[in-house]
Amino acid sequence: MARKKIALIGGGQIGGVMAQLFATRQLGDVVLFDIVEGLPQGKTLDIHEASRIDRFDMNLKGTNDYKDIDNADIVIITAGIPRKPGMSREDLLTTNAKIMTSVANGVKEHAPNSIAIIISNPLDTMVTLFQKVTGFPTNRVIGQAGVLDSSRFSSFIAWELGVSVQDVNAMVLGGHGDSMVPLLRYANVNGVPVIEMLERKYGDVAKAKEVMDAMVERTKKAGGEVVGLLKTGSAFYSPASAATTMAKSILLDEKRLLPCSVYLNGEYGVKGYFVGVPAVLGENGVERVVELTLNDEEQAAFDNSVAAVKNSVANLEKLGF
Ligand code: A3D
Repeated sequence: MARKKIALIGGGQIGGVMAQLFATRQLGDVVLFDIVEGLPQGKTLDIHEASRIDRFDMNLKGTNDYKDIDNADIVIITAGIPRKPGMSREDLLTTNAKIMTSVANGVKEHAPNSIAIIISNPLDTMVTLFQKVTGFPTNRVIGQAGVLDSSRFSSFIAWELGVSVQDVNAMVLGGHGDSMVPLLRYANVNGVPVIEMLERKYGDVAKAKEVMDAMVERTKKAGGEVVGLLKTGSAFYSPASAATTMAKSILLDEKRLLPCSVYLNGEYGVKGYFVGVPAVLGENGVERVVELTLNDEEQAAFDNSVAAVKNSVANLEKLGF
């Protein structure tokens, strides 16, 4: 079987870490593209030179030429500017929409049959724009957000309950903004509901609720927390891990059920927008959207988050994209 070809568009912080993850996990040959000359070439050379130490043997190419992504199986896009302290993801809209348009045209020309995973912010809007420019079928266009937001939520739960994060299952739905919806009711530690564990820990329903609310709030603001600490950019290790996991499910046809920004065609009462929901990822990209029952409070939070996505998409259209 021929090796898979993975094209990473954007060779900055996330792109560089992804190149290393794909190579060390031996998932396929990597092409790292950036407009900055020398940056992707330097990073791929550096990663290559660790191959004897870490014992991986994949081809890695850094490039400034779209021709090198020809016939890629998967394209992952991080091209764009990240947030600085005090910025919202929406503040990136104008700059990143221009960048995403040029990237989408490059991908459309050189990797027309690829499955695309988008990471650039504002996430759900950039996914929308990429799909619009390329005209790719919607099952081949996916946004990374939920895997990372859910992993952040899981970390906070694990720290609070003093359990291994490996046993925590928690999911975040909605748009990738401050109105995202961490679903506490479905969160569990190897099947044991988190809510029940918190109530037992504190012996007090009100105190447990207070702790839960704090974890939900921290999850919503988790990206900003990292930006505030780094000051020069945003999170990059964890988004790289999240996107690599999604790509692996597609490359190896694992059919993992992962929360991602996917096109909704009536599911969850939403039609014509990319929003974060659980989906099955396999060799065809998004193979299935999985619906779950939300209670009134969760549905209201989800609707609020969808409204923020719709607003951002409307802003994009106002800008003429
Ligand atoms: P950064 O390290 O700045 O890398 C971005 C790269 O894009 C730079 O190397 C640029 O040279 C490159 N670039 C700019 N314009 C183009 C172009 N036209 N074509 C190709 N490459 C170009 O940023 P980063 O890697 O830290 O973050 C990348 C994006 O991901 C930003 O928009 C972040 O906001 C976003 N992000 C999303 C998440 C999610 O969970 C959705 C998390 C963290 C960051």
